[in-house]
Amino acid sequence: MAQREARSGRVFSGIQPSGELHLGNYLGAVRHWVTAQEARNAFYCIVDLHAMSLPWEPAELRARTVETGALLIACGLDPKRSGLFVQSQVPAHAELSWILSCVARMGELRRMVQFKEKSMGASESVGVGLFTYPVLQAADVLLYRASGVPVGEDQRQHIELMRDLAVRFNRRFGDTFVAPHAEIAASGARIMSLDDPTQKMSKSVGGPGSKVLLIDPPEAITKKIRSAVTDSGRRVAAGEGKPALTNLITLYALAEGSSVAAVEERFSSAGYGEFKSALADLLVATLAPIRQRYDELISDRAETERLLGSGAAAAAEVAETTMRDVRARVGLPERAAPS
Ligand code: AQP
Repeated sequence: MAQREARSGRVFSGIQPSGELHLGNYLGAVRHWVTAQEARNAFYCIVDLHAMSLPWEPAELRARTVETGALLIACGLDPKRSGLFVQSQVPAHAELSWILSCVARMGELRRMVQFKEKSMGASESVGVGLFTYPVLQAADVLLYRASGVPVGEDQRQHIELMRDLAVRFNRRFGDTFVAPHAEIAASGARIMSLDDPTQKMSKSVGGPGSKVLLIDPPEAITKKIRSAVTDSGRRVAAGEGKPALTNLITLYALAEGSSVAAVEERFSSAGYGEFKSALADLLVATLAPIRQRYDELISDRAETERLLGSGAAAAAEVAETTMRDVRARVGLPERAAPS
């Protein structure tokens, strides 16, 4: 059965409502989700339980969860085509996470780079959830027997871990899970911060000047791009030793749907100022329809909540089918069907 699902090419991916979505989330992940929903059976999840792995404000988390749903729909996700739901509304995620945490090893979780980065050397005082985060993430994907996980480069190591857990579980208890693989785009998989191109653009790390938010108004986008750091020199050229320009040129190429070489060629006789103005205009035009659609959707939060609720009901059915198998294999009692 696992082989059959692998061939079906189901995809699963998630996003944390831990802050406002930025260009890195869009170019590295969400735009690929939109493409994938056309031809594949796709499940996309707003992972609110993951957002609790760093300190959070309850009211903010609740509001951002709905806002993230509205923004994903504004980006082009269609709840009629793909499953779009909130993680905590499908309790099987937490249940499978516990079972997998009894299969995962301390040593492999200790090697996770994201834990090292986010705990910033204070690993004794951060919450246990930050450490076990990749196990919950493995549960998210394995529950849906997805074979592909479209993500940015930062998630590669976590996807490798979930493969290892799937294979280990299958060996020990019998063929249950599909071992998924990361689907990482050749370009845009690691968009860097605008004020420090050695760091990735991030929701929770870096000040407002480090990222373009998908719902930034035009003036804010223009200001952020004008203030973005550049490299020494004068030529608009990407490459070794030019991390800032490589990032800005990549943004231009992705927004336009062209290549880094084509952008370099177009701006070969331009200065940084002219290039940045053109980039700001392009990003404003690219993000305008998303922002407009978001404003419409968020004016009726109840409708987004309703769409997410039906997404959760559909996801729960698939998840429960997997959980019935898992419980039987690991020795847990059958559940009575709800009356
Ligand atoms: N800078 C980035 N470039 C390309 N892709 C990125 N992603 C995140 N940052 C970049 C991809 O976006 C998807 C959702 O990310 P997430 O919500 O799981 O959180 P994250 O990967 O930890 O990203 P953030 O924005 O930095 O969030 P916080 O600050 O909350 O941790 C993933 O597919 C990710 O690869």
